[in-house]
Amino acid sequence: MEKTLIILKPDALQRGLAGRIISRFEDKGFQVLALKAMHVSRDLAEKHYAVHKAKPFYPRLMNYITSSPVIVMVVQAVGGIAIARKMMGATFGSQADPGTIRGDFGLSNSFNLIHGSDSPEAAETEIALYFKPDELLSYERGNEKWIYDCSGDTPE
Ligand code: D4T
Repeated sequence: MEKTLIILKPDALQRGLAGRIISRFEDKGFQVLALKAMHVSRDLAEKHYAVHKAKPFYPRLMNYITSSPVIVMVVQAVGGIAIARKMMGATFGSQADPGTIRGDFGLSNSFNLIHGSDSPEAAETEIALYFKPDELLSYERGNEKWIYDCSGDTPE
């Protein structure tokens, strides 16, 4: 099982798309382990996007992510990081394929609705930035055995 950090960015909440985006993860079978609404502080945004500090789009990215509340969640699935990235689509709404979240809901190259961790290392770092360890739930789902074939050693 892989955990990944998903952020529904300010435009997702402002445009009333948060519920539909969360539904896509539920529909796919991801398990939600944590979820909260919050305002991203400048300090947290700088930590999260430190790798982009020198990029020309950095100042606008900082303003965007701190401009209005977000919903952050930790979701889990086998191979969940890559699956979530595929569901999100290409970085720019203008280029994302139909059927993806960015492809279906956005046009902008800056306001791209959603963030998802891009590697296990990034997921671990980002989850720790947004959640305390005791905020992550651990619980059994009643329908797990119909989401995965759990008859072997690992869920398939
Ligand atoms: P995130 O990190 O938000 O999930 O997006 P991606 O992984 O798909 O894209 P990224 O890290 O390359 O970019 C981070 C963030 O910066 C914005 N951005 C990016 C932008 O405003 N202009 C640009 O030219 C690029 C490359 C969008 C996402």
